[in-house]
Amino acid sequence: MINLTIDHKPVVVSKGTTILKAASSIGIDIPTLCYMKLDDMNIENKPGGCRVCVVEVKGRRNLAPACCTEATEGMEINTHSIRAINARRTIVELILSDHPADCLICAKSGNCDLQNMAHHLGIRKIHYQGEQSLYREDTSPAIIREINKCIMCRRCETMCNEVQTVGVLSAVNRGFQAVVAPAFEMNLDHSTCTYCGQCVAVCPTGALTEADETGAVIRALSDPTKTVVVQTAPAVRAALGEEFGMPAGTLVTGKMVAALRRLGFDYVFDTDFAADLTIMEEGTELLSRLSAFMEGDKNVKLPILTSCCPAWVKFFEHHFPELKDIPSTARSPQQMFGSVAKTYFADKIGVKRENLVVVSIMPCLAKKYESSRPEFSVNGNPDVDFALSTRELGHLINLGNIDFNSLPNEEFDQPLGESTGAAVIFGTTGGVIEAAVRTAYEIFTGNPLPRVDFEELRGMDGLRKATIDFNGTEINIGIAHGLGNARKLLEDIQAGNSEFHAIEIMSCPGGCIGGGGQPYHHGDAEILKKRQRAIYSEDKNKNIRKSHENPYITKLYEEFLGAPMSEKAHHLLHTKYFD
Ligand code: HC1
Ligand code: SF4
Repeated sequence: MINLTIDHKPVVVSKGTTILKAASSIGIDIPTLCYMKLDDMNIENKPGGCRVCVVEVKGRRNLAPACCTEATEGMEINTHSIRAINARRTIVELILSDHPADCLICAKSGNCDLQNMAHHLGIRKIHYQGEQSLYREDTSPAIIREINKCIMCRRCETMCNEVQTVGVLSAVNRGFQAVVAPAFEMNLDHSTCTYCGQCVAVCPTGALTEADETGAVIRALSDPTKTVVVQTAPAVRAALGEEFGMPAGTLVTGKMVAALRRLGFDYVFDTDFAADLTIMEEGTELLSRLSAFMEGDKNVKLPILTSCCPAWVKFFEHHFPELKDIPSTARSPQQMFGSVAKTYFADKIGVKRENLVVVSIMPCLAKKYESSRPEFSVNGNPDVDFALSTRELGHLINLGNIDFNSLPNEEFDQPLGESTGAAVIFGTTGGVIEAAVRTAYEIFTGNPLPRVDFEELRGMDGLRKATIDFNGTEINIGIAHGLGNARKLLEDIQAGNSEFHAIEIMSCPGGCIGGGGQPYHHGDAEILKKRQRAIYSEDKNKNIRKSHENPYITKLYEEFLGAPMSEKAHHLLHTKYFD
């Protein structure tokens, strides 16, 4: 063990502990900018690049960056000496000297770590004149890169390379021109970016933000010729409250519905309804593949992989194209909703497809990209017109001068607003497969489930597995969240070593509750766990907790679709993948 003092307080730490962690263990916060720790994943970004965390170590001539200097025996550290504070101020001034000063109109204003740091250090004047690097803006359907604002903290690079193993982002150029960018500085939409948005979630400045569609939604809401329908994803209700100062894990389903109504949406519906529909289609597909397998069909594709996460879909299209027949062909709930809204519902209310606007509220940035995929449109009219993030909805509510905290709880409209507990849990890792098991078990065995909760499928470990007994038939289930974890399961499938019959994959750590469009959570796993608990409590409180018992889903099949995997269902609710 190592004994040292920090700000005159004795501390004992194990060998290899950094000064930053040693200080934090006794409640001393050292300011950081590039440093990032992802709880639960054992991943740290500590390039020691920004030097904001410098501290004074007695007997050393130079200040030491706390994030990457190991504590050693007998060290005497002063974290906030005048010298350390002055150095921090100079460093931040130097960063600001080549940073665009457009805080007034920056998408990250109010949430920018650099802005907060400048404020914290009391910087009122920039004494240096840096060279403003002028990069083009890179726009994609989901993510905007304003590279002038890159401060080379390299957090995005760590997310993309180490957590997601996508490897799109890395440092290029030198000096004032140094930035993090795709290879050859190509645009994101020419790269293999999945639009998972995890780089956006950790970017400390406005260099990476979502493609903001709030203006387009406001225009649709003010157009008297349009009927505007909104759907809300399962994970949004467990996080939106954070945008209004509520503690993480506060469920705001009813207030969210009320706010959307006050914003002027004509119908407030629930993506959860379509999640129940997804289970009907995906569960039927799982059972048909399982039956074929049990009857000895050697060509049957197992394991079946869930397909509702668009970043995950883009990941396997780029990186595992030879596995493209393995995922379920079921479209995601977002897209099933759009398809049903613009056919069945538009017919019901007598509105032409082109006059019906479908807006989704999603925790995810890849949903923006998914809705723009050409296969999800009819004659150029998309099934889902706009996909706003949870953060964008928070902004719209503020713009509409709606006092969110004092709103009453309101109910979704019908018929596309009814959902079961099974649909709600789609919003967290393991939830899609648990929902599928609840339905598949009853259909497969013909018996009621002995229990609804499958605790063995829950949790936050990046890779999980469980065996569920379908009345004597053992079904092996795998779960991965984070694309790096998904890659491991896919490599097993490629090598013919997969033990699973079904696998759920979600791109974002935690599943959709940790999506790239959620309120910023700075890698804090506790926030994700609170959101997860909120999701499971909403499930528990639902009267109906199995997708096949949703009466409006039964009605949809009776009135319109026929049966799961019918020709019409195939046409409207399934898709194909590309290599
Ligand atoms: Fe998700 Fe899904 S759960 S993908 O995470 O299958 O975004 O919340 O809406 O479509 O339902 C996201 C969440 C979401 C879809 C559903
Ligand atoms: Fe990488 Fe995801 Fe960011 Fe794309 S969106 S650059 S895949 S982290």
